[in-house]
Amino acid sequence: MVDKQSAIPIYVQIEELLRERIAEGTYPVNSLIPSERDLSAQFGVSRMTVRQALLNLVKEGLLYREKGRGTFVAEEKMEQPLNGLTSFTEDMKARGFVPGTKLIGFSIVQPDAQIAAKLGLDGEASVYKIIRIRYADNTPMAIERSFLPVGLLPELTEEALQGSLYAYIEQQAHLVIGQATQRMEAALAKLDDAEYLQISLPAAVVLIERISMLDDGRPFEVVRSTYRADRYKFISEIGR
Ligand code: 16G
Repeated sequence: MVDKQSAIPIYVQIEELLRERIAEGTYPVNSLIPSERDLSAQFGVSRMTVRQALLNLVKEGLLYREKGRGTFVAEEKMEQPLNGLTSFTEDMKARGFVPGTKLIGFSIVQPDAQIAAKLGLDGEASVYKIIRIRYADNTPMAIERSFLPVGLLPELTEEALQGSLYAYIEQQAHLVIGQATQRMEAALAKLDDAEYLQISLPAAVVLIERISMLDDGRPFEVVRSTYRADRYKFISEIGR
């Protein structure tokens, strides 16, 4: 229980105790945790102290709040490795989730100068502009805005994009995917993205831009993805 003589601040001790209860399943995923009043009585500390501990756990993404309903245990974040050039579909299946896609944009456009340069295209070439919301077991996880040269995939259809784009590229278009460069940055979700992702503002997101190439070095996609920061953790193996 709480040790009031300890050099560790009491709210930090309470955070630890709550973490243990979540890890042990005393408070299961999506369950309502006891109120501030109950917790302060249980731990014999002030409500202010409990509030501080809860706030920190909400910020960390371990708990979430619903207005007028209380504080709940969040699902564990998705651990996304940054080492392999995998597809969303592969990532979800590897973690035991059913991948889903909602195609909300599919058009052929002239790329702006930046996209054209990243795809190594001249002024004339057109690209597909594709916007997809990606789901894990029906929970929206990310939005992908992709640009792909029409010349490389002349037969790409909306139907193919309901499934895996990478599977289409490899199995239908018989191209070989090589490597990619990714850039990640933190941001606040924009209003339209928050709606697609069913999160309330303000919300943190992770933006990733991926430029991917075929094994012969030709770039085949520029993708700008918006990932929910409350659902994702990014992992990389690093050696020395
Ligand atoms: C990932 C990739 C994206 C790729 C997609 C293909 C990032 C940032 N994005 O989401 O570049 O187009 O997978 O997924 O990792 P699919 O084969 O399931 O359509």
